[in-house]
Amino acid sequence: MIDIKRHNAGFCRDHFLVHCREQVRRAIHDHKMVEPGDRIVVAVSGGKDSLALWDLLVGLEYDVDGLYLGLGIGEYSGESVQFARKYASARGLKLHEVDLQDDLGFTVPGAASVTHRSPCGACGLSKRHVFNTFARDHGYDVVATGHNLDDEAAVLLGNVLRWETGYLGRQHPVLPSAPGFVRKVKPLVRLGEREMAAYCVLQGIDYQVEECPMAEGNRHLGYKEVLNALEERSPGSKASFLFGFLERAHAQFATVAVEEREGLSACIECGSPTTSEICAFCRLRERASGVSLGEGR
Ligand code: Q46
Ligand code: ZN
Repeated sequence: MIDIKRHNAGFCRDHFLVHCREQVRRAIHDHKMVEPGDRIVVAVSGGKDSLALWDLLVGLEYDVDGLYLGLGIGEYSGESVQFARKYASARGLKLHEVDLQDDLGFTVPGAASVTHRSPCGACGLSKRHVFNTFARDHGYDVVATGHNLDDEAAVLLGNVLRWETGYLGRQHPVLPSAPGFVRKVKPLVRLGEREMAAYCVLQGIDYQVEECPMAEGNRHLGYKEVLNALEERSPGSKASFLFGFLERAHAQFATVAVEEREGLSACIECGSPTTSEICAFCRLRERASGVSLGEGR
C-alpha cells in the first residue's frame, strides 16, 4: 500500500501506477504541454525523476527520445550515464548523449572554479543551453524535464523570498516556444518526490540514488526541508502553495517574463537568443575551456 497524505488516499500497486499516469496526463492536458505530432526530448540525468518521466511518457504513447548531458562531475557523472544507458537499452529507446568535456571543452566543476560561480549556477546555465540548442537543431518540438512538485514548490519559495519577479513570471509548467527557444514542459508537476521513487521501484527502473556531490550548500535543499516540515504538519501545503500561485498569482508576473524575452538578439557565436552580443553560455564556455571566442567561427 502506498499512502499519499495530500490526497488522503492509499493505493495498491496497479492503482498507484494508474494514479501517476493520470497525474501526468492531466498536467499535459491542463497546461497544453504537447500538441499532436510533437516530437519530445526528455532531459535524462539517470535519477528517479527523469527516468520515471521518460517511462510515463512512453506509457502514454508519446514520440519521445532521451538526452543525457555529461557534466563531468567525477564518479557521479560516470555512474549516472550508466543508469540512463541501461534504462534506454533495456527498452529499445533512443538516448542521445552530449558531454560537456568532450563536446564543449569544459566540466561543471572546472567552470565553477574558473568563474567563481556556484557549480549549480554553471550547471543550470549549461543544461538550459544544451537542451534547448540540441532540441532546436535536431527537430524536437518540446524539451521535457523531470521537475516534480517538490522541486517546483522549493523554487517558488526561493523566488518569493527574494521577490524575483522575472523568475516568478517564468515559473510555470510550460514555457512556450519563441524565436530561438523550444517549448519547455514539466509534466511531473503534479507528482511528489516520494511518488517518483515509488514509481521507479514498482516499474523496476534502476536509478542513481546518490545525490550530486555539488548540491551541498544549494539553497533549494534548505527550502525543501522547510516545505517538508510544513507538509508533515499540514499535508497538501506544497500543492496548494504551488497551484494557488499558478492559478491566482502567476499571470501578474507573466508580462515581466514576456518583456524580458522581447528585444533579444542572436548570439554571434551560437545563435541563441541573448540580451548581449555573446550569450552567457558562450562566455562561460570561453572562460572555462580556455578557447577564445571566434576561433571556431
Ligand atoms: S547536477 Fe548540477 Fe544539480 Fe549537481 S551541479 Fe547542482 S544543478 S546539484 S540538479
Ligand atoms: Zn552563444
